[in-house]
Amino acid sequence: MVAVALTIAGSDPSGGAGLQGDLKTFHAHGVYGEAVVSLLTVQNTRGVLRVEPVSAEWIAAQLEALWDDLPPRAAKTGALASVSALEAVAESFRTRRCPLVVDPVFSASLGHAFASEDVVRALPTTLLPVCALVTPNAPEAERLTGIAVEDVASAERAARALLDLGAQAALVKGGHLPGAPVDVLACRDGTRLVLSGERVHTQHTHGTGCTYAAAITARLARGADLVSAVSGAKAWLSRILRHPLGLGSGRGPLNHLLTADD
Ligand code: PXL
Repeated sequence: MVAVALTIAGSDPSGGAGLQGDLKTFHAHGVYGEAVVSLLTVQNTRGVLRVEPVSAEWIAAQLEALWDDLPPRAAKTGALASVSALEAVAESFRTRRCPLVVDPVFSASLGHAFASEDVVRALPTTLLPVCALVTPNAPEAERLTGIAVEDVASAERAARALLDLGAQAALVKGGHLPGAPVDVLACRDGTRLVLSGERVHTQHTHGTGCTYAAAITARLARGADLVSAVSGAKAWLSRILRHPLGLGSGRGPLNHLLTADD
């Protein structure tokens, strides 16, 4: 049977980030995608103009409708705008065996905040204990742990702190740091992996974080183990960053049309 993956994310009408970018990523991996909408945005490649949260009750009801009909084999979260939304998702996953990848998106790539400070503070007590993997970039890892992430050593300290906060595994991404994008993966079983990548110089980076987490989720849905899901996702991400579509006058999308054939 075809693998099924679910995203719980905000809508980006420009199609590069959020649930639209996630669904395209699932499709590029040959995975059937489902999407629970957590918030609406008005945006294009130049910026986010408006955000309208979807209520926790609506998020919970959307999830409930899927579990006994088309249950996903892996899932991910993107932007969530309230503590009650975090609680609704955590509650829905607590008793399920479905691996959950938590991408702690607190703001859009172009700067608009999706989550207030109380949401940042609630993430460790709600979603981290139910997740298989959390995927912060350096600023997000710093907000969650208080550890300034500046290099591989501090990224590894932050990843270990996220395990202490309840995550089964943490991927601290170095794309926001100068130099080559080096990511650090730490797992509860003691696995430590430093994934080095190549810096792609492009303005078409809209949705990079969402797409990375979605590619990991798609690979988990196909049955990959965590380490190969993360390393395969990173390789595909570099490839689709290297061949942009050239769309939009601002920070354009990645090339989700390039299928992940590995
Ligand atoms: O990439 C973070 C992100 C997540 N979710 C939505 C977004 C963005 C970035 O713009 O628009 C809806």
